[in-house]
Amino acid sequence: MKKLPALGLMLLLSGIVCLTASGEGKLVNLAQLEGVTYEVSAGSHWADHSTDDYNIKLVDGITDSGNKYVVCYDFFRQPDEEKYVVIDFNLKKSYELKKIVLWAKNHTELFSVKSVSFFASNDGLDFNLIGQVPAEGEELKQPVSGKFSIEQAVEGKARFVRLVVNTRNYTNLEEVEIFGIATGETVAAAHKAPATPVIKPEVKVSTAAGSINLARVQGVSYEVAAGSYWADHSTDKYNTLLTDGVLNSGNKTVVCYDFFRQADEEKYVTVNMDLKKRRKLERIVLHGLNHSELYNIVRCLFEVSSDGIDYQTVADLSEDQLPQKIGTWNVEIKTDELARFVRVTTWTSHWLNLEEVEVFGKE
Ligand SMILES: [Ca+2]
Ligand SMILES: [Ca+2]
Repeated sequence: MKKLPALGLMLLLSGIVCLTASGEGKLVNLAQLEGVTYEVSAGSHWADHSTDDYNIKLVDGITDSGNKYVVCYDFFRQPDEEKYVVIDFNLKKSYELKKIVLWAKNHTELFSVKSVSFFASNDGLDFNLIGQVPAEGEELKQPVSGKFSIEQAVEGKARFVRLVVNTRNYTNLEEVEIFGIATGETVAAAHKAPATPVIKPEVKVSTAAGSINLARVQGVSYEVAAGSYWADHSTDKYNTLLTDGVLNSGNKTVVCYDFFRQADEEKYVTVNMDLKKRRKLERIVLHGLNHSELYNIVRCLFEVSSDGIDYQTVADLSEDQLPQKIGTWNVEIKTDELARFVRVTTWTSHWLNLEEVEVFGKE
């Protein structure tokens, strides 16, 4: 009986010796090692909704960013062969690879990952196909809405790893994990975005036919509010973009909300402008940009106020009085009110993207 513990200890010791002798290597997520970098590119696309400005979000350990997009492209109206996203990793040295995992998240029924091809290279020029998911002729199973992962077991040494992700319309990628044998390297402490400076555009007053755009007068400010929404894709962080004079931001979203799965009465965005003093108003123009057939405006309410508490309706336009098209649109109403506050509320049935609010009047 006394010999058993001794035997156990011997086995344990020999086990430790074996582990040490078989090399210092251990299985780690190489994508998170210090110095490892990646680049993202895509085929021709309708819009790039990615928020991964510093190429760190695919390796930050977060596999579900909630309502936010990470590496996200809209391939609306593009040919099928252009609907892809490429992620190119440079591991900086050659590693024995074991497994690659791609995390994605579908926000609506329009999102998908159709297939993923995995490639490896040692010189960054010649790439070998090392895996493909799903197998030929199969469909990749994934949730209509929610996160999921795609795994590919791999073997062999490589310094460069490439993932080609094919999709149907939208795709949103969250994270890439590249498991392999590391020998002594440490996992990067933290992947953090650099602090970005706050840049406010210079406010200029534009004049037109005796009246000016009061929205662009120095000191005039606005706030944006929305009903309950699925996702906020607004890029107007400093409340300046609706009065910057840019009426068409191209593929960018400005004040943009996705109201997927919300109650109809909650699908609205309100812009409340404070002109800082009472002015004689002449006309108000709301500009928007519909990026796809999912964007629309079904109602637009213009109100003014002198005290910011009691508002009176200037115009309340219904769907048949509003532009319905893909691309830029604007809604203009005339008024002769004397007011300090201007409130514009716009309803949609799905997505809404506002570009600019102009309030013309006398100073
Ligand atoms: Ca991530
Ligand atoms: Ca603008």
